[in-house]
Amino acid sequence: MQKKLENICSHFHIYGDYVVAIPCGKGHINDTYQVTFDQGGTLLHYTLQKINTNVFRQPALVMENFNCVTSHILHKIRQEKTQRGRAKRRTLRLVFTHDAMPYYKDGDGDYWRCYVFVENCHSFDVLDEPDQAYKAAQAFGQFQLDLADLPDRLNETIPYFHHAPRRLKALEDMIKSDRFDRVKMVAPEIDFVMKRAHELDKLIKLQQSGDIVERTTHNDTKLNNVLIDDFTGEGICVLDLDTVMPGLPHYDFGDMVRTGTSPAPEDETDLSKVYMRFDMFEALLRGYLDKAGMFLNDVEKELLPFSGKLITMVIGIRFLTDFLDGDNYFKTSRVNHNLERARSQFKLVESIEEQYDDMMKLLKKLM
Ligand code: ADP
Ligand code: GN1
Ligand code: MG
Repeated sequence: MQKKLENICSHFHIYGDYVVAIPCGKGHINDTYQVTFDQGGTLLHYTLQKINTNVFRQPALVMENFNCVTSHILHKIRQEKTQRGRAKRRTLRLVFTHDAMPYYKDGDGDYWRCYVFVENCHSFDVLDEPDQAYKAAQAFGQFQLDLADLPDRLNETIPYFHHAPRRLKALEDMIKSDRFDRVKMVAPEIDFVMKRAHELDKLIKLQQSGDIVERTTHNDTKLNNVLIDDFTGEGICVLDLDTVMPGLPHYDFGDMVRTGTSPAPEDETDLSKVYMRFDMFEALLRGYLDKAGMFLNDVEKELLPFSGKLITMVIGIRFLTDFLDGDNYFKTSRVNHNLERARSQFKLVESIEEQYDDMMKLLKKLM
């Protein structure tokens, strides 16, 4: 494998000698490596990633978005004099191939990309304190703010990605086909979803009526997709830009609530450990509104608590659908992994429902 990775790296504009590549992070989609190069005695790191083309069918379009978004943000940072020294850490920086391409297609037809590894920071699967949540939400809010004046509409890398009614339909189709004979294992989960099915089209309808508007959003704001500075605790760099495309800001805030409020990881099996910590929700809301409050209208703001519930439901539906589909979308590392993930999402939905009135009260106070 090292030989292969060294060979892939040789196609990118990296100076120095290849030392080693090690797998990095816990993403469910791409294969990510931290690669070390020796440049005249100094060891430097890069991120090398194989794009999952089962998920991203048109990787060239993904990379067009990637390049457009990172160039736009870099241009902005360069104009903010105070930020100049930190430019390299606030946005991912692509390393191009010798042919000036943003990706390399290897002999097996796999697509690879390379970018500067951001040093002295980490991403977290579970957050410990409200201040981390506040700063991570600020970073995602800043990301949306940075892209609010993007001149062109981005490519839709996965059409209907967060379209909740379509996600429900996909689950219903999977239940009907039951190719892996697993439906009998998930009756309570199906019941849970069907009881809430009537709420799933709420945002889509408001978008159709023009009450809320499409913006450029990240669409995968899982908290481990933002890097937190080891020294200052600030959310410094937003990662995982494959799904940056037209969307609703609620999809981003909702996924922050899903991944940033529970004290347990996404795949926790002891469901008593899965619940929404209100102080974490408050920190996310304050941090996000700090930045996104500059462009959101009142209708959009009022839907933020609901978005936490909706996105947690939708991701739960996607895990459940993938379980019924024989686990072919999300990476899994144990039997029933997707089912366990779905169960913990639904437990979190219940906890959000229980605290919903207080979430709305807090929002009104902050608006
Ligand atoms: P996936 O789509 O599989 O989630 P990501 O792009 O999120 O892939 O990368 C997976 C993980 O790799 C991240 O959660 C993060 O921990 C780490 N990572 C990715 N890029 C960088 C980078 N430039 N600097 C530091 N860590 C990174
Ligand atoms: C995937 O790539 P990663 O692991 O950050 C998925 C998200 C899900 C998330 C659930 C392109 O995110 O939509 O919310 O898993 N990304 C894609 O953990 O499907
Ligand atoms: Mg990721």
